[in-house]
Amino acid sequence: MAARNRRELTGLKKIGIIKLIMPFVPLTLPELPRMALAIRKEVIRMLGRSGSGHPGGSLSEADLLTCLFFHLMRHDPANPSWEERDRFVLSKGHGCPGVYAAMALAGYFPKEELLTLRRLGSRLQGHPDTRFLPMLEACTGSLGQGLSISCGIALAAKMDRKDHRVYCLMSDGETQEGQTWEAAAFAGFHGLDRLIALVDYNKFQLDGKVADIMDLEPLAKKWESFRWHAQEIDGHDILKIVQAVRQAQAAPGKPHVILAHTVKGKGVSFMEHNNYFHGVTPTAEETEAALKELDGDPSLSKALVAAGKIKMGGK
Ligand SMILES: Cc1ncc(C[n+]2csc(CCOP(=O)(O)OP(=O)(O)O)c2C)c(N)n1
Ligand SMILES: [Mg+2]
Repeated sequence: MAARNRRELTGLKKIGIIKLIMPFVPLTLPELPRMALAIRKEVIRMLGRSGSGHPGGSLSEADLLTCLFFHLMRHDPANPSWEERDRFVLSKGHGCPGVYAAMALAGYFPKEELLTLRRLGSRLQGHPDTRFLPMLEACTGSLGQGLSISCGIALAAKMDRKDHRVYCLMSDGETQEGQTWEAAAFAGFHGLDRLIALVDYNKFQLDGKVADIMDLEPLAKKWESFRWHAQEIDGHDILKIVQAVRQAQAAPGKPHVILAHTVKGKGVSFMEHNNYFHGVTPTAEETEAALKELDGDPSLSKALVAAGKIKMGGK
């Protein structure tokens, strides 16, 4: 069923033979942009309905999530606790709408459930909670903790001589947390080379620009000095993301970080670089405009901007 959904979405026919040898059939590179778009649309629908949550960082991470969940990670939505699965930890827990969308589209749970985001009794809480959704690897939301959790998982795998990888999605403001650097030192010292951290470097945190509040640069050099292999890429370039992760997968001895330069609110013009939408959800009108724009028609978005109806935030 899940595979059928994905194929329908991307216009590809069922590939039964591949399904026999791989539990989860990855999408091909040309199919990925359409999936990223589908994730962004679900994010807008969910947040438009929920009335609370974080659109900006959920949109900036969408291409990274697409590449991980639909092309790079070894996992099986039909068997979420498969022992050999790669582990994914969302350190930037408030970005969970993006992850919930990716998981639903991959077949972990029905797409309709996405619209229950943040409702009382829903499995889809405002931050990832393994009590309700056991296919998540960790409860996150208190920023700065995910890399430490990922280190523990990666060290355990190494001790058990398992070959699965741990992918940790972090955010840039989060990187200011001291705990991040304790974890970085730990992973570097232990040479946790199956740990791949991705930083959604969208330049904004809650209150404004990261560079104004506490600049992170030179970020790649900092990671390298902690004995990490660091790469910097355009975090919206699907090919570059895939190549960077493949390079990380192939290089032994050190943990890997991919600094993915992104745009907060990516895909919806009035949300891009507009930190008002860090933690404010779109109104009904904005939701309609955003969905139209993602479908290729920016006219309503432009009209809202022209009418001065879009609030601005950040700097
Ligand atoms: C330890 C901690 N302090 C504060 C918060 C509240 N908070 C939620 S999101 C956020 C800003 C996050 O900015 P960034 O890390 O850059 O994430 P993104 O831009 O991807 O949304 C803050 C301060 C938190 N979740 N955890
Ligand atoms: Mg940020």
